[in-house]
Amino acid sequence: MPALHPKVAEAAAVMPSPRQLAWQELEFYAFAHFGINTFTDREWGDGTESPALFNPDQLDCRQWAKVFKAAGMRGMILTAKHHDGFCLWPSKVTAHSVASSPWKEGRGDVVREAAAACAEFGLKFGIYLSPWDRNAASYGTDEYNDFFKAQLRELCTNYGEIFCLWFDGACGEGKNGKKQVYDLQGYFDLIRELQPNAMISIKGPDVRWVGNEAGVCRSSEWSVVPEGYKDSSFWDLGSRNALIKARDKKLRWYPAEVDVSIRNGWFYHQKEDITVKPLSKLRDIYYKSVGANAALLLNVPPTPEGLISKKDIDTLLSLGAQLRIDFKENLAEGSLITDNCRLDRAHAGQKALEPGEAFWHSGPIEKTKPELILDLGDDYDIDKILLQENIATGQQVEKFSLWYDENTAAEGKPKWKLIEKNTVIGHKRICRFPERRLRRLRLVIEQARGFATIKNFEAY
Ligand code: FUL
Repeated sequence: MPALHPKVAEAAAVMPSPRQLAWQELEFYAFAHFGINTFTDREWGDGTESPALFNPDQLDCRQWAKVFKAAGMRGMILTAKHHDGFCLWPSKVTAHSVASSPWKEGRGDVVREAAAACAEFGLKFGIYLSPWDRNAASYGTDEYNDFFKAQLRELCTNYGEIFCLWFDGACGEGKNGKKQVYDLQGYFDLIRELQPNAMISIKGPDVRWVGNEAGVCRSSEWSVVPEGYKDSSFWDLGSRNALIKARDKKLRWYPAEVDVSIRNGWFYHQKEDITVKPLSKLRDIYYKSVGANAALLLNVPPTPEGLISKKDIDTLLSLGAQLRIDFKENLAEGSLITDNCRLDRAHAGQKALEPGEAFWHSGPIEKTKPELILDLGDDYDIDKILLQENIATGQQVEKFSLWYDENTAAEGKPKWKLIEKNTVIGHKRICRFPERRLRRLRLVIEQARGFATIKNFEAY
């Protein structure tokens, strides 16, 4: 084997931080766009909206959390403040908030109710806080950074554990005609101090935007990417070629998140009830994001009453039920895996079937391509294979192929037929194919960054 290109070797050594590793387990969580726009029927407010409009008279965050949980989601990110500057919590640094609204006579706090509902239903709670604020008088000046940090401090200290602070890139001009210069590093430092486990997403260093809001991934979503790429480009970010071309650019662990709305807009508009995505579409988005090494942030906007609407509930409940059926029975459980690597028995092929931290490690790749052969012990109808690398030791697999044995008998010469050739496995790759009766599967690591690991090999 020729020595690895130094840039590829460098990529092989990039690891996720503990907070990134914990976040990978969430995979699928909700976005709740809710605020003054819910009442003005707009997508973006200009900051002149009267707080008097805000009155979600049936607000029930427990209902949101219950539906999200049933849909298979593991968290919720609430828009505590959108570009219009209206705060869903009684911020001490502005009057432009729920405290000035008729809702609960100004004594309500949506952030508190949402955080409590998440805790009750076992969901992680996250916050979207728009740096762009079209209401704040100081926007466009240095003082705005202090104002924004004061808001961050309130949110990061008064509402328990926050798993994510989500910042988009929106930036506008203040009333003084000046574009705001954000003290991003100052924001990040404050978050690290107050919520050290929280991810800082999109404009931050922990999670990258997939580059569109249509629920579409690249065919290869790499977790290790060079700094300074353009996020809206659909370019290949982390293949061997891309890494080598990146030359002296620093590499970092920066996994992708797909943000998409269940409806046309981000906020609730009754006229968009007909745009609620059907189960088939949502399921497809799930497989193409969660099943392609990205996280899925699905927006479900509450109505002016403060409830998730019936149509959204119906489709989310069917999605949850469908996913439970899809992954009900892992047929690989209790099976046998053999590998062709002789180096390290503590990381033998069988470890890919063990629950917990165990994983298969190929050892240094020499001439032979590492492979795993899974024998289910009997033949079954299968249409999905789920693979996971042990990303705690980084991302190594660059190309793999998956085969099944046409011979389903216990004995006899194998007749390997190709199911799929692909690139990224990363945290999770779900290969879907027309259902087949099969007994043996073979995973070949066609190319990797020096070695390969597999933590999970599942069959459905
Ligand atoms: C964007 C915002 O401008 C949209 O309104 C929405 O909140 C989306 C998730 O982020 O940058």
